[in-house]
Amino acid sequence: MKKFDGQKLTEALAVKFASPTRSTRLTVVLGRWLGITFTICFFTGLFSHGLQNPPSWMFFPTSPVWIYQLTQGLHVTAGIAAIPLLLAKLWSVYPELLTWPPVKSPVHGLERASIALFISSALLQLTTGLINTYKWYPWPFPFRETHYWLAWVIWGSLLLHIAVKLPAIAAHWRRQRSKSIVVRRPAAPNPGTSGTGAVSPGRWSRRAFLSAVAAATGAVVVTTAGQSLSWLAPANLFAPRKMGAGPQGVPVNRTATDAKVTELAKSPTWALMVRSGTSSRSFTLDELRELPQHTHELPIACVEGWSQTAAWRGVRVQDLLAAVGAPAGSELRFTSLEPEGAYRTMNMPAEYTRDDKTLVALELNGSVLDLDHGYPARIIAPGRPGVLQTKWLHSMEVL
Ligand SMILES: Nc1nc2c(c(=O)[nH]1)N[C@H]1C(S)=C(S)[C@@H](COP(=O)(O)O)O[C@H]1N2
Ligand SMILES: [Mo]
Repeated sequence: MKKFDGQKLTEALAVKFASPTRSTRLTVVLGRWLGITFTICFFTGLFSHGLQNPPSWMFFPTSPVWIYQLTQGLHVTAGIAAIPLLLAKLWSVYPELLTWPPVKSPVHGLERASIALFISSALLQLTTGLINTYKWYPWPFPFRETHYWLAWVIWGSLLLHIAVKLPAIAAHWRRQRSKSIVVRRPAAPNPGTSGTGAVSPGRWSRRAFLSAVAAATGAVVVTTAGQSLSWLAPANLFAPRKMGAGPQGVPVNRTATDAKVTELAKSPTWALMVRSGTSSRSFTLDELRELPQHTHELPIACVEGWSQTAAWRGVRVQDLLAAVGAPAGSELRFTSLEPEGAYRTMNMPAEYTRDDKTLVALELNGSVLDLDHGYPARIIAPGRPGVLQTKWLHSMEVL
């Protein structure tokens, strides 16, 4: 039997996979684009996570009112753009994963382990994130926490990778002035770089590859970003939510039927309980309507990426606080009529309760709230994630 010769295999692979679409220059360009999208995702993700699960130092901006619409729209759009970029990057480096021997030294082993960790965590992060925007949670683990920790794993593996590669990166920068195009496998015959003519075909095909990747990335962005950017809404072919579709022209994330609140919400004895310490008051719907009403243009900006601005009308949370003698800027807890589920209770920090745009909304776009939008009363606050815009209110308590 012939002995297996890893060196020969490596050489054979080098010839087979040699292509101008696998030059160092190309992986560097793709790496840069990926770096930009991952950085956007990381910081907008930290912001979103912080708003929903605040650390002690968290700041809660209420202005501009569209701040979360912007950051979360960027988060989901950059995440979608990263998918074709990561696939192209994998295409351009995967022969590298087949080199022989698989581990040449401890440092080399570390380098490969960091790449394996990066690739697997990035693929998992992007696919579960994408599936999540379609409001589909086919896994047993909590999405948000997993998404959050995976982000740290991705950055950890990247930093490890960069640390291990630092000598090579430094050498590359030192060589920069020579301006030579470094082809990954100089030993391999590469017709693209061997010509003496003006324009080598290899450079063109690398450019063509990059153009194709850019076009694919642009296409997925243009056909999905319309879920959060109104001027791209007509091109929104693939994102799950369409602007303007839904009762009162606003999409619905969870219907009253799904939340099992229909009966409670339609009950003629419904009243909003407002409590501060030992003093409490109940407001019937008519009593709420008799209080001063205010209208504000505010967005619902779902963590899943879609958003839409609408005209909300109702009572200021401030005024309700004053009605029970509680100080302005008190922290509050709201409870929904919803019998169970993660969105049943919601805490609201002082920044929002103090803001005069934070409303207990009774109307949307000029008519009484639809049952699916939270009738008889819901919260709408500036700059907050959609999940915290609690529908079908039952009570409001000062903490
Ligand atoms: N009680 C309750 N409030 C809720 C929800 C819910 O499921 N239950 N969904 C939230 C989510 S995830 C979003 S994005 C917004 C959507 O509001 P809309 O359905 O009126 O557009 O409501 C929020 N308020
Ligand atoms: Mo949402």
